[in-house]
Amino acid sequence: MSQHLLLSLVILAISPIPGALQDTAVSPTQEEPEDLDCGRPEPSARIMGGSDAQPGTWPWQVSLHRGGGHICGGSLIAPSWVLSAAHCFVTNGTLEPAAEWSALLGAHSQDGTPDGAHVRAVAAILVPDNYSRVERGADLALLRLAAPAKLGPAVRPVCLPRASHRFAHGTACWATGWGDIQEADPLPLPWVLQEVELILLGEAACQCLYSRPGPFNLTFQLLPGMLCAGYPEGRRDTCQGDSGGPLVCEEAGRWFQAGITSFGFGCGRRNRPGVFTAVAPYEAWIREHVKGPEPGPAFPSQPQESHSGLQELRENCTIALPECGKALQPGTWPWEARVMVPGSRPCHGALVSESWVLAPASCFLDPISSDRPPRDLDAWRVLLPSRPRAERVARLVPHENASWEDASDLALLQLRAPVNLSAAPRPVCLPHPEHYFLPGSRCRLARWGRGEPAPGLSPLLEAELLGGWWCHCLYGRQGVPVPLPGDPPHALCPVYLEEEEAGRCWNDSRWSLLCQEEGTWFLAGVRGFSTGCLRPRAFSPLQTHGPWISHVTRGAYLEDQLAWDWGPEGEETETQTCPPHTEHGACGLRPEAAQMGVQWPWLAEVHVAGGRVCTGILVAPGWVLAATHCVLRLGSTTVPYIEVYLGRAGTSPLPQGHQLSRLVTSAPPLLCQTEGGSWVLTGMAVRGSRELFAAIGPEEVWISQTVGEAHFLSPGGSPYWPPEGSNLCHPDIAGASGSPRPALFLLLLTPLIQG
Ligand code: 4AZ
Repeated sequence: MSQHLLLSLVILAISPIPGALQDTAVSPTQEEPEDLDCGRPEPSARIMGGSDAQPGTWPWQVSLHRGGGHICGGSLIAPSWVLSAAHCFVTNGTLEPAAEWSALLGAHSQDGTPDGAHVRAVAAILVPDNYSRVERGADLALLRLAAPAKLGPAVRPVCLPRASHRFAHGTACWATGWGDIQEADPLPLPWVLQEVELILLGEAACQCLYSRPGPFNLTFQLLPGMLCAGYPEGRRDTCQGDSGGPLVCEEAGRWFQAGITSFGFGCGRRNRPGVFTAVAPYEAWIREHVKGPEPGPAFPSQPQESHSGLQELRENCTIALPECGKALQPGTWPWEARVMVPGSRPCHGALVSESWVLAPASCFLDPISSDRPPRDLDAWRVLLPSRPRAERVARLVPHENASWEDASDLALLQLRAPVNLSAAPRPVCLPHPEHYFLPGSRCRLARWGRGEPAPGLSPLLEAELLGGWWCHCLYGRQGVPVPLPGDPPHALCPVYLEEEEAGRCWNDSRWSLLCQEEGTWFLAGVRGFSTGCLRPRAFSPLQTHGPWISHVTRGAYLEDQLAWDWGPEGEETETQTCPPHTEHGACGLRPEAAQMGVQWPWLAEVHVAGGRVCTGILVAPGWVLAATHCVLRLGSTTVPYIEVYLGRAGTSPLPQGHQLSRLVTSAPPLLCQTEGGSWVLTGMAVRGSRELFAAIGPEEVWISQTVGEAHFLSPGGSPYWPPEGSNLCHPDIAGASGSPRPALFLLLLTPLIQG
C-alpha cells in the first residue's frame, strides 16, 4: 500500500464525517453489562523499529489471511467480531468476497501451527458507505466470524472507546502487527508479532508535519476521524501489512483501542508519522452493525482519572531535521571511519548508523578465496572521529553480489557496541531508491577503501553533478532509455571544479561521492579505481543499495530528498535521446562542397560573458576545445558564463536578435588534411598572433584523459601529426618541439534550455 500512496496522495478539503458517524447512540454515563471483560491481557505475559512481543501480551491481535498468507491485521472486539481497515478488503471500489478471508486468532508467531491459535472463517465484511480511499477517511471494517472465537488466555477482546472518549496528545500507546519491518522489507521468519510504542500526536502537530515539503510533492489533509501516532524524527512506525491492526492505549489497567492502522507516507520517515482511523468517532457505526445473539463489543466509559487528567495541550509544530549528514566543515567528515585490519593499510568507510560502517568489500575479502570470509574479526578495529578508543567489530556482512570491479563492492561492519551519536561521530545520510540528485548539486569526494590519493592532492575536491541526461549519454548503457527522475540512475557524474594540475591525477584511488542538499550530506555514490585525471567520471549510485543497507542494519539513516526544485531537466530527460557517438574515422570530415553554409563543421562560436566571441573546436560529442586566453580574462581564475553555438563560426547572425559587439579574440585553429582526407586539428593560434600556432600534439594525453571520446587519428600507431618531411603540413608548424605550449580550455557542453 505504501507504494501506491507514494504517488497518489492529493490535497483534500476538510470534510466532516457524516453525521450518523459522529452521533453517539449511547450516553457517556450508560454502563455496559459486565458480561464481556475487555482490554486485559493475562497478567504474564514490526512494525518498524519495534521488537518481538511476548506471547499473550496482545490477545486481541488478529491476523487476516487471504490465499493462505497474512494480508492485514485486525482486533477482536467481541467473540464473533473483528475490527480492521476497509482498504484491506476494497479493491478498485469493490468489496472482496468474505469467503476468501479467514481470521487467525491467538497467534504469536505465524511459523508452523502456532500453539493455542485457531482459525475462523469470515462470514461477512462490512465497510462504511462513505469509504472510498484511505486518504479520504472512514478506513474501517467489521468482520463477522463464521463461529465465535474460543476465548482464553491468548484470545481476548480489546475495549473500544466511546465517542466521548479523549486520548490526550503525548500519550504513549502501542501498535502491533506482522507487517514489514521497513519499507519493502518483510518481517523475517519465525514471524513473531511485533510491538512498537508510538506517541499520539495532536491534529495540529500531525498536519504540520505532513505539510512539510517532501517526496513527490506530497501534501495530505488530516481529516476528522483520523489520528496520527509516531515521532517527528520517524524511525519507529507501522508499515505495510500492519494495516487493520490496533493502536491501543492503557487506561486504569484496561487497554482501549484508540486507532486502526490505516496508512502513512512510507514507513518510519522523518515528519511522516503513521495515520490511523480514530475508533471513538465510529462508536455508533460499530454498535449499529454488530448484531447477533453473541455478546457485542464492550465500550467501557473512560476511567475518571484519565479523563480528568486530560489537558488540551497546545501543540507546537516541531519539525524534525535530519539527524545524519551534518558536517561543521566540509572535509572533516564526522562519519569518516577507518577500519584497521592487521597487516593492511587502513580502509576508509562511512558510519551509517550507531552500529554500522559501510566500506568496500574488497578491503576485507580476498578475491581468490572470496568464499572464506575472514575469521579474525577480534583483531580488527574501527577508528571514528572524536572517539577516545577504537571500536571493536562484531560482524562483517559483504554484499551478496560483492565483486571487485563493480557497484556492489560493498560490505557492512557491525560494531560490538553502538556509539553515542553527537556532532562527531555522526552518520552520513543515505538516499532512498527514488532520490533524484539535482543537476548542479554541490558534491565532494571522500576517501573510500584503501587507495591513497596522489601526494599533494586535496581530498576535498569539489564537484558539481552533471545532469542525468549527460551522464547517461557519456557513460550510461547505450540503447537503454535515460532513467526518469525518481528512477534510480545508472550513474552519477561529478564534474570537478578545481583545475587540474599536471601530474596530479586520481589514479589508484577509490572515492566516495558526497552530495549536499540543504546543508545535509548524502553518500550518493562510490567508484572503484579510476585512471585518468579530472574528466567527469561515472560513480555507481548508492541509492540502489539503500534497501540492502537498511535491511542489514535495521536503522541506517535513510533520508528523504531535501531539495525539490527539479527544474526543466526533469521533463527534458523524457524526450531526449543521446547524440550518436563519434564513429571511428567520422571525425575531421567536411561536408560536400555543395552543402550550404557549414564549411568547417567542427568549428563553434564560443560566446563569453562580456561580449567576446572566439573560435572553439568540437572534439567529441559533448566537448569543445578553446584557447584559454579567449575564455579567461587576463589574471582571472573564475570561469565566466559561456555559451557555445555549434555549426557556425563567426558568420551567422546572433540568435533572437541579440546585439553583441563582436570581438573575435582568437584566430582560427590550424588544421591539416591527412592522406585519407580527414582534417586534423594540429595547432591553436597563439595569443595575439595569426601566424604562430601552438602544437596540439603534446596535449594529447590531457585531452584524451579528460574527454574519453575524443578521436585521435593515429595511422599505424604513430601520433596523428604528420611525420617529419610530410608535405601535408609544414614540419616547423606541426612539430611539437620548439613550438609554444598551447593554453587550452575544454568546455563540457550541457544543453541550453530555451525559455
Ligand atoms: C500499509 O501499506 C501501511 N507507516 C500501513 C501503515 C503505514 C504505511 C503503510 C504507516 O499497510
